[in-house]
Amino acid sequence: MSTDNTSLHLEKVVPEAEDFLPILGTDFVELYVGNAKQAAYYYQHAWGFQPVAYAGLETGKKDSVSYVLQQGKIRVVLTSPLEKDGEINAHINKHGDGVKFVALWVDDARKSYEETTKRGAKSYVEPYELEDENGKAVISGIHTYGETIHLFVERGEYEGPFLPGYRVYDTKAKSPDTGLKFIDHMVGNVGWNEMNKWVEFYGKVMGFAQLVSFDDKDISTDYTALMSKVMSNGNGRIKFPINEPAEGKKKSQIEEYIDFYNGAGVQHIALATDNIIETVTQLRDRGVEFLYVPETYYDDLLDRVGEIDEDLEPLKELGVLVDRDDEGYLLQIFTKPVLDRPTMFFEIIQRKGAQSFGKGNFKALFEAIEREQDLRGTLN
Ligand code: TYF
Ligand code: FE
Repeated sequence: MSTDNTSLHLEKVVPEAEDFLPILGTDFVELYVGNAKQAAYYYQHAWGFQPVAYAGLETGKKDSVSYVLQQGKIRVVLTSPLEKDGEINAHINKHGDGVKFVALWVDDARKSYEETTKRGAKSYVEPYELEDENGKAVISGIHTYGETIHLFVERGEYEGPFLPGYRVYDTKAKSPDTGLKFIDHMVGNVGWNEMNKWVEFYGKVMGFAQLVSFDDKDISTDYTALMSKVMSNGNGRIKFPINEPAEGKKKSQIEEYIDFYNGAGVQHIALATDNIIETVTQLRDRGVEFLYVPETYYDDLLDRVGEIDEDLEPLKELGVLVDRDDEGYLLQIFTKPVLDRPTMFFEIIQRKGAQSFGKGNFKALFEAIEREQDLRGTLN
């Protein structure tokens, strides 16, 4: 495996005028979960998300309940069914808890829908208006990999806590935030030989460009084998790496995901902080479990990445990884799966110039993942 520190570059920079799908940012990420009330407790008290909005029986919603939480710009929606059968139950039955909607904030949800569906996107929902006393919003949606959906959310002048139909959600017991600021990237796992199909989807249908590392050899080693390409939108605010499994000596971590998720889906969400030591210390002390790397990782770290601003000792104590490219360096750490199925996990990332994804850490990271797979008996 090549671990040289090359940086990533937009293959073609999409001029703003030609960007047929201008995206302002990630609007929210919605998970379908078995018990939204308890999931909301976990994200509030372990992760430091704050209560924002609620919809459920008390607001006249009969079939499902949703909690909206926020930290920095990161908005998470947790939704559970209130009935038997239906689409949400089917999703949970098949996938376990997982990401259903990756909602993108746009100025024009109708145009976003038109531009993407005319380029081949499969419609999930035609543009529709939502309205309450706080104003109006427009939403539309298209399918992406697996049963995952991209919603386009146009908020206009909407002034409510979240979207029409939601009321303010507050709790007496609050936990302080953990310094998480925004979603840096969200990674999709897709099936065997499907990566290029989805790279093409993001390219042709969504107008994204590939971030190319000029030596992006396939990550197929003694370690967890996979291939990965990164797609980014025109203004670079949205970054979607796509992984597919590859044949290796052991079972690919991507295949393990696909087996347990029963298909393609969101593998990890990378959350940015501007103080990874403080953030990870908080998360760890509140019970979030991280992958650990052997202490030997730190023996020659400074030889590999050069001078860094942080003290080595706390990085080593927490298991934070460091990588450098020609634009700077980054610090990152990965949680264990946050569900009982070995499916979704989180990454905490602090960028100090580097715009790449930690290629120099793949070996140490994949060995750590492999140790966990071994404990689960899913390596063969
Ligand atoms: O997003 C990335 O590319 C990095 C590294 O299964 C990575 O976070 C890549 C594949 C993977 C886990 C992490
Ligand atoms: Fe990542």
